[in-house]
Amino acid sequence: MNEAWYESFAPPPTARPPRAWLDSDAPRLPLDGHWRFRYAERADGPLDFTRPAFDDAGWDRLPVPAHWQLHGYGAPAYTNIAYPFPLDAPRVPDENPTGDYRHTFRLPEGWPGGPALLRFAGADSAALVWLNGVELGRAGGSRLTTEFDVTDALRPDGDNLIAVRVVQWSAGSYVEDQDMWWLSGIFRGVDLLARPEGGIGDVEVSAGYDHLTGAGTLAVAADVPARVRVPELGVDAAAGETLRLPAVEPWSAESPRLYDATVSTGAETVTLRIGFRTVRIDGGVLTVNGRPVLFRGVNRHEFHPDRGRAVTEEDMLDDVRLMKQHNINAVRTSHYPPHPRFLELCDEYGLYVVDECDLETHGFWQVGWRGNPADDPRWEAALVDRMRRTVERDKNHPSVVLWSLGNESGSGRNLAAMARWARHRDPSRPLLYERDWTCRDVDVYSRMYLPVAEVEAIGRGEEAPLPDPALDARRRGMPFIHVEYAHAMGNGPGGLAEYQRLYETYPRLQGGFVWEWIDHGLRARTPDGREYFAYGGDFGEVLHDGNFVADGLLFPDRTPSPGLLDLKKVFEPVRIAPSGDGGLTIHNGHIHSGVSKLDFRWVLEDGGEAVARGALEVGDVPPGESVRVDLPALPATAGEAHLTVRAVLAADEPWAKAGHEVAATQLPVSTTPPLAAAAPRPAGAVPLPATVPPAGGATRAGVPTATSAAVRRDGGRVRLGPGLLDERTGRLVRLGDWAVDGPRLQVWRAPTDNDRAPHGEALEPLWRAAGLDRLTHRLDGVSVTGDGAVVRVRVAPASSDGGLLTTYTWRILAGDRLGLVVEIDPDGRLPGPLPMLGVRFALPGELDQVEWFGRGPGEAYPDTGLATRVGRWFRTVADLQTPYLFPQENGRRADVRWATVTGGRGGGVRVDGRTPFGLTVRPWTAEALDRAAHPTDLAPDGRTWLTLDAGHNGIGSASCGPGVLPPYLLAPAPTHLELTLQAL
Ligand code: IPT
Repeated sequence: MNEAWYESFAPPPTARPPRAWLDSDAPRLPLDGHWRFRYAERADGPLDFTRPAFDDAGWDRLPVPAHWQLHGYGAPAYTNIAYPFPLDAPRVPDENPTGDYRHTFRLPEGWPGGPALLRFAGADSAALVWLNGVELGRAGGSRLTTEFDVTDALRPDGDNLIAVRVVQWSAGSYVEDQDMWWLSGIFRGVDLLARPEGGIGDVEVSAGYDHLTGAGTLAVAADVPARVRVPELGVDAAAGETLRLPAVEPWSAESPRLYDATVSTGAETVTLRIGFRTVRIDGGVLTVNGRPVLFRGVNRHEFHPDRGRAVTEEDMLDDVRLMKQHNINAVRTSHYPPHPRFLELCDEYGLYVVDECDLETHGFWQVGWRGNPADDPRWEAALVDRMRRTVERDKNHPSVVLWSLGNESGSGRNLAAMARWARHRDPSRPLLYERDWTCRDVDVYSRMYLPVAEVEAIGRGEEAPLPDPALDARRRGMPFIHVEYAHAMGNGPGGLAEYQRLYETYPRLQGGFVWEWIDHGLRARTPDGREYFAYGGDFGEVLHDGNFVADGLLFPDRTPSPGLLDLKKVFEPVRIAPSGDGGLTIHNGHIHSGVSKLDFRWVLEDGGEAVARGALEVGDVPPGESVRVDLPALPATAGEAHLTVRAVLAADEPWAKAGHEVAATQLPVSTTPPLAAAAPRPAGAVPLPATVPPAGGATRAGVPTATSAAVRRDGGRVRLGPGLLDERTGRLVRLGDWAVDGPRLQVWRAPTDNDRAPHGEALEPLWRAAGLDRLTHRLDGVSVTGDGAVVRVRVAPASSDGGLLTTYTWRILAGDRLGLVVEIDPDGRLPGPLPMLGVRFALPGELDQVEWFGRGPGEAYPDTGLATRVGRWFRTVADLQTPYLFPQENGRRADVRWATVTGGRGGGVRVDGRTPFGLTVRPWTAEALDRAAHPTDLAPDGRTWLTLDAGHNGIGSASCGPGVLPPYLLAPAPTHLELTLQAL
């Protein structure tokens, strides 16, 4: 065997023992900047570059921190589970992209002599480091800190030369198979740290809170004699003492109270921010400060579309603020410890953290888990070392409430060893690891992507038993955390509300973490310079998992997706609902705080226009309790009216301005008292009448139907009042002055990621096999009636005897309007569910603006759009499109009462529904959307495609997990759509 330095099972042998990431007054010299850089395809190039005298004048420059693949060297590659190299640990391929780095620095004026450390916060995947030609050793564990003692190698005067060789593939790559881009290099900062004699090596803070007495317990231990001071609490004590503080304010995600503290020796002062909080599992329930906690969480990878995992402080702050703004209270650091600054921000802004070790061996699943590092004794030391470095670095953060051993690494004895180590080192935090369902090594039962019914069974304590009765009994006594659920890939996820209802119902269910926070799309450009976000395969990878890397609640540029808006609604910590007796119930779902930071405001809208507004006196509501308040006195309304009650921040918070909406509910008020909530109802679920109402009489707006003279056959065309029907196609070719083409039955939708379902039950192949993407239309006849026409069309795919009989019944109405009744009847066998059922019209492309009265402003499908409200909305056609990284069905507006599509020079088309309809307006067809691989493949085709639907199939979350729940399935059944069309 000819193993290289990076092909070792052992942890980095010369690294210093891990310790907390401390904020110290000892001098620190950040070495970040533009380093000299040389790229190679192999790792066995000469090492002469490590000598200070080496001439690197011909080398390039690369920023540190950064990934070299994002600066033109090699290429990013994406695989989810598969290893992009043969499984033969600890060996890696000869083709091993390698970066050699050189950086010269001088010690600043006043730098003290004496001990010093060189610290790498993250280098992917293994580095060999020299200072002034002296080999310091190997750094490994890409997302873990490595420190080297450089006391002897450092030159007090003159130039110091750091030389580093970083390899893309190392033994460590076998335990770093996280679902993300393979990106290499020194991607977190490098620092030189002066370590004064008599300074503080490590500090460990234990700060508990007794919720019964309000007292705090504080023990700050240091590795040297030191003084601990917490001025606000009058603490001035020796390190190592345990202090009981009669009254402290506790830390929680809701009220992240921190106390500034110092730990000092004569030589060094370390600054800490202490949060008092106690995490405990009590009677099978996970508590923070004595109260059951509910995680409204997300899984967060570190990501930026230009920087990859080399995120800046501003990127981290953006994440934290956006999370807080969207009612998220918890983060799982999937699947590695984040940059340490992120945890400081979580302490400060208030987010519970499940801190996960840098461990994943998922690709061993593909070989039946043979050789899984989680169970191979040769890996034990390395895995325990990873856990140790996670816990030691992050142990002082109040935000960290659970440790996770890692992700998707099967089961095995090394996980047990990691758990033993962590439990012994830090008994104050429970342990979690999802993949070993026996839970033998952990304290919390966690699973991923379970169907609603299974989560409910766990909530009731009725899950299927484990074969081992002792383990089963132990697990049955554990709290449950849904550590990944609701896969936010593309359009969706659907069905968020169903999970949340369970989490809020069963004490054992303590919430979960949506997968995942942000799409990992890398910013790229087409040859002609148009920007898009690249995913797997876009860099020529032989093996890749396509757009499965784009499954976040944020688009790569951190624009919230419709899914994040839905999640915010579902995560509302305050619920406003009709009380059943004409008033409102305000429920405070906070665990530790009241609602005094919120103002309650209402607005009354009549036909979508605000007609009255005011404030609602709610008073404070203790955590977990509800109050009833009277509705405000409302003025009379003429049309369809809605009352919207919003809870907004009364004053600025560090993460949002006063007026930021935290929760809201909309109630219809012109309909039937007592009030029924409108907002939580999934959009699109409005029942449509099963039969056609009798013709004639009054239309919805009360306009009597016109009589007939306006129906005329004329050379292959039928004049229908304002419309002109082509007898050859059965479609309208003019409406008023507008050239139109439609209606045409629309059943196909560009499959969503959830329809395609790479890790779930896929509908797309069934739909394609049934030919729903290639339906043919056959006109069966046009008959002219006294005041209109009836058009019959059979719509069916080749090589099938199933189809849809479609009848379009036209009537001329007063006021130059046309009534259209569409009846769709399944004829023979059709697959169920169908993608959608509706009709579409081509309109002139100059009609590029849409106004509607219905749900908005965002898109909504039967099981999404929870954040939408009924109102009058306006968008350009361009702005109606949601730019999912992989083009797919998007942009539908639900429960639309009427809509206009108009153009810049005035005029357009108006559609009214007898009952609410779904509205989609695009500058391209569903078929073009289906063909595109990136949004840049789509170009407006010169027409505006108006689709009016009677229903869509739900969205679900089958891209990784369960599909659409039964109430949201679109079964093939007689369907009816009744519209009025008018040229403006
Ligand atoms: C699960 C992984 O834990 C996570 O890293 C990510 O890959 C997610 O799914 C899907 O995006 S594993 C899944 C294949 C069950």
